[in-house]
Amino acid sequence: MFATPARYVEGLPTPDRCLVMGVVNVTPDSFSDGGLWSDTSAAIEHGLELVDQGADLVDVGGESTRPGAQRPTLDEELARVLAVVAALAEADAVVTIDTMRAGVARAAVEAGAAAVNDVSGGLADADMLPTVIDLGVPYLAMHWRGHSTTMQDRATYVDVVTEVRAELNGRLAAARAAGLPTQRLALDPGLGFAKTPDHNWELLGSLEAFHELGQPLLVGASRKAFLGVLLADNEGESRPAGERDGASAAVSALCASRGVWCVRVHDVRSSLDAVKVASRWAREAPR
Ligand code: PMM
Repeated sequence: MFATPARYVEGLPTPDRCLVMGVVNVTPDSFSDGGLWSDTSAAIEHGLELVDQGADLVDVGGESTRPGAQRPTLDEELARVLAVVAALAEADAVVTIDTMRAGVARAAVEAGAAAVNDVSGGLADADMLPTVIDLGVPYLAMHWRGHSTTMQDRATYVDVVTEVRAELNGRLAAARAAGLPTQRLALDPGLGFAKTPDHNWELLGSLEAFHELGQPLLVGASRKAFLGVLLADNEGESRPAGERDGASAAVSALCASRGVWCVRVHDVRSSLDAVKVASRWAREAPR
C-alpha cells in the first residue's frame, strides 16, 4: 500500500493543488539567475511579478548554493535579503526566507517572513531549530551533506533513495526532539545538493519512498543542471539554465501528480499552469 501524501503545513496557504513557490535569489552568483535580482529594488520588483503570476510563496535567498560557491558573511546576507523580505511581506506576499543561518532566519521573520527554508535541514547552524521553534513559524528542511565548496565530493551513495530518506528521517527526528510541531515541517530531497544527475532522477522516480516519512514534500528541480544535461544539444552541450523552464514545468506537473506539496521554481507562470493541469486531470476517474 502506498503512503498517503501529506499536503498541509500549518501557517502556509492551502490551495487545493500543489503549491508553487517562486524563487527570488538576491545573489550575484546563483546558477539559474545569478546577478539578475542582486539589487534590492530589482529583487522586490521580481518578487512582486512572481506574486502577480500566482506564486503561493515567494522564497527570498541571499546565499548562492551553486557547487563551489563561497559563503557571504552574515552581514552581507542580511543586507541582501531584509529589505526585500520586508517589502514583499508588506505587499501581502507569503515570504519564505531561504537561509542556513539562525540569525538571518530570525531577522527575516521579524521583517515579515512567514516560514524558514533551510537547505541544510538544521545541520549548518545548531541554533536554527531552537530559533525556528521560538519564532513559531513553519520550517522547510532539505537533505544536505555539506556546504557548496565540498558538496559534490559527497555525492556518493550505494542506494541514493534509501540513504537520502534515512538522512532526512534523521532531520525529522532532530526537529521532533527539539520540540518542533511536525505539522509545521516539510521535507525536501535536495535535488542537486550532493547529487549527480542520475541521483536526481532516481529521487524523482521514488517520491513514494519520501511520502512514507509522513511529512509534506517540497521539490526544487527548476533550471537545475540535470535538466540541462537531459536537454543537451547534438554536440552534447548542456542546455543553458534560462532555457530549462519547459522541462522545469514538466517536472512540476509530474511532482503535482505524485502528491508533492510544493514545487520551488523560477518561472511561476509555466509551473502554475502545469500543476493546474495535473490537478484537474487528477479529478477524472480512470476508465
Ligand atoms: N535549491 C536551491 C536553493 N534553495 N531550497 C529548497 N528547499 N530546495 C531546493 O532544491 C533549493 C533550495 C538552489 O537553486 P537556486 O540557485 O536556483 O535557488
